[in-house]
Amino acid sequence: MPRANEQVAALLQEYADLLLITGADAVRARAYEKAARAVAGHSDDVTRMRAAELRRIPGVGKSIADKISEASTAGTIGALAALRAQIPPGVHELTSIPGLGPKHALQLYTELQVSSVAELTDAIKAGRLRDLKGFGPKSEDRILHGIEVMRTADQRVPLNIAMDTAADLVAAISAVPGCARCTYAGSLRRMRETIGDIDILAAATDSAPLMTALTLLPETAEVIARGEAKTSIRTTRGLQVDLRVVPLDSWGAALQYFTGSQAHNVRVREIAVRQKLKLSEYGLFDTETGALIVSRTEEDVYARLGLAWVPPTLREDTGDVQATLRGELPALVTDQDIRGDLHTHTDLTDGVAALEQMVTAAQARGYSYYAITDHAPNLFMQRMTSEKMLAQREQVRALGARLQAGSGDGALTLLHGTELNIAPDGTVDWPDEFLAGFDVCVASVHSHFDQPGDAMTRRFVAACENPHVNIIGHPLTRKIGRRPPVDVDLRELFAACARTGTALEINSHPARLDLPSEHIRAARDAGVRFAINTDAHAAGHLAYLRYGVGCAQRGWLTADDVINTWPLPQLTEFLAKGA
Ligand code: DGT
Ligand code: CA
Ligand code: CA
Ligand code: ZN
Repeated sequence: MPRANEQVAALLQEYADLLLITGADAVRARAYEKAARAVAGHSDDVTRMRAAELRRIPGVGKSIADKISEASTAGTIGALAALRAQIPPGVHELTSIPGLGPKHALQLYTELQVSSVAELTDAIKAGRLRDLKGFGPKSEDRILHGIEVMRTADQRVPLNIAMDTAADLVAAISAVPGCARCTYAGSLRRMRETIGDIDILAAATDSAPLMTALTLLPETAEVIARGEAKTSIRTTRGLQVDLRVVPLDSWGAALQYFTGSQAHNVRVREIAVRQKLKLSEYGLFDTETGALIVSRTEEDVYARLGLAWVPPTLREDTGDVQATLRGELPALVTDQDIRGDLHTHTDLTDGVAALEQMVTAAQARGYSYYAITDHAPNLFMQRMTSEKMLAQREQVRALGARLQAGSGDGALTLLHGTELNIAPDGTVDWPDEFLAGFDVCVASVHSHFDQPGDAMTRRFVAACENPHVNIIGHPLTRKIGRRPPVDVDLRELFAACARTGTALEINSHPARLDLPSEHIRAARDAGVRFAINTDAHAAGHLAYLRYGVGCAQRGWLTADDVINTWPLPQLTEFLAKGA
C-alpha cells in the first residue's frame, strides 16, 4: 500500500482521537476512524485521487474526501489544526498508553491539569488519581504498567516499518555510482519481531559518496556520526540507521559479522579459535601468520569452519551452531512454499476491500487456495448474521466456479470459512449444523483476555475439542508493545492441538506475530501443526505473509509443519479432523 496513504490515515486517526478527547459525537469520531483504516488499506495512492474517486472508498463521504484532498495538497488538515490548538499535544499522547482511552485523557486534563505522560506518572505517585471518579488504586497500577509497556516498546520499531525503510535506503544507496553491493543486516535480516536500529551494509572502494548520499536523503533528519567506515543517521520517523561500507573482498565476512546475533557470532568465533583461526568483519585469518584465508561470501566463511551456511533467522544461538555442526539444520519453510492463506477478511465485516478485490490479490500471489473467514456474530460490533454469512457463501461459490471455468486445473480454489469467537467457556458461535457448512473455521479469543490461567486453558482446550474448529487464531492474543499475552498453560494447549488435529496460527500481522517464535519449537515438538496466515483486512495485507514466514523460520519450522504449504487434498483431509 502506498506510504502516502499511511500518512493521510494517521492524520484522520489523530482527528478521530481529538474529536473524542474534546468530547465530540462518538459516532462522528468512529466514522473518521473507519475512514482512516480504509485509507490505510487502499491500494491506490489517495493523494493522487480526485474527490469523486475518493468517495468510492468505503466510509469516505464528502467531508472526509475534502479533508483527504486538503491533506494531499496542503500536507495538513485545517480542522485538525484547530482541534490540536484546543488541547496540549501531551493529552493526545496519554491515549497511546495501553488501556487509557480519550475520555479518561480528557478527564485527567480538565480535573487534574495533567497534560503529559510524565505528569501523569507524578500524579499517580502522589495519589491524586485515587479520588477521581472512574479511577481507583487498581487503575493506578494498570496505568503505570501501561506506561512501562509503552516506554519499552517505544525504543524498538515494528518489523514492517523497519523493513519498508530499509528497502528504500538499500535502493537509494545501491543507485550511487561505485556501490558494488548493498543489503540490510542486523536484527532485520534475522527477522526479529521488533528492530532497534537498521544496519545497512555496502561494498565500495570509496565509501565517501555512499555516506554522503545517506546524509542527504529526504528521510534523513539528523546525522549522528559520520566516518569512513560507518555513518549513523536518524530518520524523520526517529529510526536510527547505521551504514557500514567495506571493500568488496570483505563482503561475506562483514555480512556475517553485522547480521549477528552477537551470541551467534561469539559461538562461531569460538569454533574459529579452536582451529587456530581468527574471525572478524574483515575475514577469516590464520592466527599465527595473520594471512587472510576467506572473506568473500558468507558460505565461504562458514564452510572453512566446517559449518553449513546458517539461515539468518536461526542465528540466535539457540542450538543453531550445534545443529549445523551435526549437519542437522532444518530445511526452513519459505514464502514460496505457501499455497494459500487461511484467515482473511472482507468488507462484509471489518475488512476494507470487497471479496472480489481480495480474491484478485490472492490470485496475483499465485495461490492455489484461499479462505475467506469473516467474523462471526458474537463479536457484536461486526453485526454478522447467519443470513449474511450464507449470502456470502453463495457469492464465494459463484466466484469460485467462475475461476474454475476460467483457468481450469491451475485455478484458485476458494474456501468459505469464518473466524469464530471463543467464549469464556470455550464454546463458539453457531450450532454444530451451521458450523458444518464451512470449509474451514478459525477460532480466536476476542474478549475476556484476563481470565485466570486454569480457566483460560480449559477455554482453549474446549475450542480445540470442537470438531469444527481447525485453527486457533492469534493464539496468545498479544499485541506487540500494547497488549500482553493471555495466561494459558502452553503445554496443555499444545497437547490438545496435537491430539485433536487443530492447527495453531502464526498470525503474520507485524503487530501480532502470534504464536510468537519463542514458543513455536516447543509446540512443534509436541506434534502441533501450524497455519501461517495474514488475517488480512485489506488487499495489501496479504504481503504481510513474509513476516509470518520469518516468525515460523525463527521457530525452526519446515514446510511439512505448516498445513497451508500442503496440496489441497492433504489440507482438506486435515480440515476434516478425522471425521
Ligand atoms: P537491534 O538493533 O537491537 O534490533 O539488534 P541487532 O542485532 O541489529 O544489533 P546491533 O544493531 O547492535 O548490531 C548489529 C550486529 O552487528 C549484531 O547483531 C552483531 C554485530 N555487532 C555489532 N556490534 C558488535 C560488537 O560490539 N561485538 C560483536 N561481537 N558484534 C557486534
Ligand atoms: Ca540493528
Ligand atoms: Ca546497529
Ligand atoms: Zn481475523
